[in-house]
Parts: sequence; structure tokens; C-alpha cells
Amino acid sequence: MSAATISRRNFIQMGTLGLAVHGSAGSSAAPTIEQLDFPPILTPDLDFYDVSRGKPKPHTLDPAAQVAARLTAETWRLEISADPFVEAPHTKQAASLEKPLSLADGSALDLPGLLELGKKHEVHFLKAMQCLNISTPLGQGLWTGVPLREVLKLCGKMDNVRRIYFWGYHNDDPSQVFKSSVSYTQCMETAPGDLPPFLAYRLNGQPLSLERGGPVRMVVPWSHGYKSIKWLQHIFVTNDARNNDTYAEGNNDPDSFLKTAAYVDEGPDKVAAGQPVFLTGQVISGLSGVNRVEYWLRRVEVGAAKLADDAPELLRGPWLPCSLQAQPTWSEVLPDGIDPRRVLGFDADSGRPHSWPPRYGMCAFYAKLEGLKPGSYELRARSVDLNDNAQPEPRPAQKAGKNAIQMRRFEVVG
Ligand SMILES: Nc1nc2c(c(=O)[nH]1)N[C@H]1C(S)=C(S)[C@@H](COP(=O)(O)O)O[C@H]1N2
Ligand SMILES: [Mo]
Repeated sequence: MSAATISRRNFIQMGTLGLAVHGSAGSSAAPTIEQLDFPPILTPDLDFYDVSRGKPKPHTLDPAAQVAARLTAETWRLEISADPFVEAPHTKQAASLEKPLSLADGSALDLPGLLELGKKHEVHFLKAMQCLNISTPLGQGLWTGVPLREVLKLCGKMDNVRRIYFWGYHNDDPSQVFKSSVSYTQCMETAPGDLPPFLAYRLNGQPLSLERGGPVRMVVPWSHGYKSIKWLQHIFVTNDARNNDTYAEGNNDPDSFLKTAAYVDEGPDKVAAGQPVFLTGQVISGLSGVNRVEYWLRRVEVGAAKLADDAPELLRGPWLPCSLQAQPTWSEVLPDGIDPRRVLGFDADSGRPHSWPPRYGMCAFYAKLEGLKPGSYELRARSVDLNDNAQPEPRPAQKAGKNAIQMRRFEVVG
């Protein structure tokens, strides 16, 4: 990255997810708002920050091993089976499927079969991928696939099904299974204009890479990343109504929705007096939407202790408004052949999202601070949702999703 970069992240992907300023390295001219170069609305497939458990990672397998693991477009198969589990008092009858899909009898679904379903039922959805336990968004993509309920209908009549589990390739080692689930209702019924869980086979208009969970990955639009199982190979219906997602083992809330939250980019430690300071970051629209993003600048002594998110001083502010990145021209941003009017969460007439940023999506925010006197400062940003809850409210429990107020320190030198 050039020396003119004014903001960057810890991640390797900082070139695409972070924010940079155009200009020649070493130039002493202060950057302007027009020079802020926001990360792309659609993160390129291979630029997502990767969160993958287990070994070996599918994308490190050699071509023959990828074929053996059924991780290529030609060899991919999906099995769907029913859980025989019964246990009094909550599960008296076992789940059943009229026509399970199995490798053994040759009925497992292949990719052409899934794409055929797509001709009738295909959905497109713009989603920010955000890990419940990582305090930086992983990327945002335009995901294309088939609703889970349409795939389950291939199995005929289902009885006594209360949850649907799914997991992917795990090197045949049961201890490596990373599984997640949705309830029967979440799978089968979606409010008009709302978003069903779906089996994604394209990202940003291209086949999903193996790195990103291809050939086929689950996408659960409203949730953190742990529901969006990569390298999908198994669906398992059960009458055990409890949520036994692998992620629940880490004390995480396995029913959590994405949280509305502002995430702050890093910036320079020192700024020359007289130069403006830019605050930039990304704001994710969770279940409760985004009303606005605000910042608070606090003058501090060097080495001052960190303030709690509910410290009276912090709540008092003053919190001042940030600007949101302008909405793009969607026909220019979306992949060829994808009509914005057909993207879920977008208006069928105007082709613009029902909100900005779109629900479960994200956009950049920024503020320009000028005239700061020499000294040490802390700069914080927070979102305020459509219910008027300022971050980290209404869900300050971080195991329901990381949304602590983020802070950057810097020094203005005279
Ligand atoms: N099979 C499988 N799917 C998985 C995971 C995994 O470890 N294995 N990690 C999950 C978690 S916790 C997150 S946050 C997202 C990250 O998605 P990404 O790597 O595409 O950014 O993938 C999810 N899907
Ligand atoms: Mo995650």
C-alpha cells in the first residue's frame, strides 16, 4: 500500500476492504473528501476475510483429492436425510422424509439438478458476511442460489420436522463437523419481500470459489457467518427442536440476528496540526436497520484508561453526525445480467434497496474533523438504529454478535 494510505485494517485484505486515499506518496497536501476511495460495494470473492475451521482446508487439496471429496462442479452431491432421534419428553416421534436423497442409491442432488431448480426459484441477495466473534466485517457479496425450502421439496412429504441442520466437507472426521441450522418455520415461510435461507452457487455473478465455500454454500441472510455453511454436502431434518449448532458450544447465541453496528477503520497515529483528520468505517444494517452513524471526539491524556461503552462521559458525548457513502448506480455495480429490481430487499420498480445501507448489507461512513489543537485524542463511532437504540444497545451482550463501540487513538502534533 502506498504511504498516502490514511486508513487501514489488520487484515491481509486491507487493500480491498480498507480505505485508501489517492495521491502521490509523500505529498504534503491534505486529502479531501473527494479523494476518499471507499472499498467496493461488492467484495471480490477471494478478498473476503476467511473464517474456516478444520484441516485440511478444501482449497488446499490437490485436484485429485478435490474430486474424491466431491468438491468440484462435476462431483458435488448433496445428501438429505432424516434424524431417527427420539427422546422423552420433548421428542416423542422421529422426523421422516418420503424420499431421502443419498449417495448410496444414486439419488443425491448434483449441481445440474440444483441449477435446474434455479431456473424457476433463483434468488439474488446482497449480504454482508460478518462473524459473530470478529469485530470487522468479512466482506459483502451478491449471492445467488435456490431457497432451502425448494430443495427440501425434492424429498416429498416431511413429517415431524422442527429443525433443519446442514454441514459441509469435513475430511470424514466427525470431530471436525461444523454444523448449523434453521427452524422449520424459518426455512419454509418468508414474509413478502423478506429473505429465505438459500443454497448459493454464485457470488458476484460468478461460480462460488472453493475458498468461499463452493461449489455450493448455505446463505442465511439474517444471520452472522456461522449459519452460512461452506462446502455444503449434507442436510439433516430432525424433530429435536433444540438449537444444537456447533457455534452454541462457544457460548455464542445460536439464534442471533446480525446487529446494526459501525466498525471503525484504523488510521494514522500522528497527524500534523492544520491537517484534517478523516474518520472512516463500515456500518452494517442488522435486524433493526440504520438510522444514522455518529462520532465522538475526546481529548485525552497519553495512556488514559479505556472508557466502558456505558460510561456516563461516553453516553453524554456530544455525538455528531457522520456521512454515509452515496448509494451507487446499481446497474453499474451489480454483475452483468442481474437486474437490481430482482434482488431481494430491492424495490421492484425503482431497483433501489428499501433502505441504505440495505438490510443485512453494509456501506461506508465518514467524517472530516478539522482545526484540532495539538494533543492526544480518542475517536469513536456508533450506529443508531431505526428504534433509536445507540450501539451497543439493544443487545450489548457480545456473544450475540460483536458490536462494542470502536475507538481509534491519534495525536495531533504541532
Ligand atoms: N464448513 C464450514 N462453514 C463455515 C465455517 C467453517 O469453519 N466451516 N465458518 C463459518 C463462520 S464462523 C463464518 S464467520 C463464515 C465466514 O465466511 P467466509 O470465510 O466466506 O468469510 O463461514 C462460516 N461457514
Ligand atoms: Mo464466525
